[in-house]
Amino acid sequence: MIDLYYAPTPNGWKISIMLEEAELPYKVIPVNLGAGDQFRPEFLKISPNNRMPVIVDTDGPQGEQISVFESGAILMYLGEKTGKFFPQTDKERIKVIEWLFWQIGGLGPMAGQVSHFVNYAPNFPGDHSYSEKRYKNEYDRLLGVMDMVLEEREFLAGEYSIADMASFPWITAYKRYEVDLDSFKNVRRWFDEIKSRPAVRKGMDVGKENRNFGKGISKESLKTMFGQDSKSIKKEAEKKLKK
Ligand SMILES: N[C@@H](CCC(=O)N[C@@H](CS)C(=O)NCC(=O)O)C(=O)O
Repeated sequence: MIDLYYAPTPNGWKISIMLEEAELPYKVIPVNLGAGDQFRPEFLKISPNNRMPVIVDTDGPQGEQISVFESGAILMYLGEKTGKFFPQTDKERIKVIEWLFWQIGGLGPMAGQVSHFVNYAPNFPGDHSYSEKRYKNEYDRLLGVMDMVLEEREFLAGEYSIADMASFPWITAYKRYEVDLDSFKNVRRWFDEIKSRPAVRKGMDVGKENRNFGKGISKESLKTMFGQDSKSIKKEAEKKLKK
């Protein structure tokens, strides 16, 4: 059995989608990010970066329990475990790794910053227009890169893989990011195709009752989520320990 520490956000969806696609049994352990569950000392033991998703697999390598944090590492772990959506041959495998790392180091962080400046920065004083434009341009550039490669092949690395599962959730909010997806015709085709997969729809629905992010975020959650630094994290973890 796999325990999935999860909140319904793009990084969480990557893993719920993969678990559904691979038909692995799993139990969701909700992580309430707005309430600061990510600072609980027991959570920090399996996720020292105070971020979800994390999995704990009771049937890990050599039958021993293992925990894995970082969505890219989790996707590779699950791909290796099941032999699904992560090719066995070196040549195909490295293509998937390329696009997975492209998502982890580029598309995800840039889209995450666009989301920050569209949804959350307006709650804080100051002129954020330069930063918002900077990240929107970079997101647009990355969509252009995707569009170019998807001209030549159906999915990012050839066959449908964990690289597509990692990237798809970061396109779902394109309307809120004021992106005209139809101007990236290959991304649009890829997006619609992935969206129509039953396992993707099921994965995206996991925990949907707890979707409380975006523009409607509470003042309390804003305080918990933003302005974190090394000292505040320590303080939060200590507070949770006392509770
Ligand atoms: N690089 C990490 C990023 C994970 C991440 O940023 N998760 C966010 C939600 S999408 C989170 O847990 N945020 C908690 C916080 O900001 O305190 C991964 O790919 O797993």
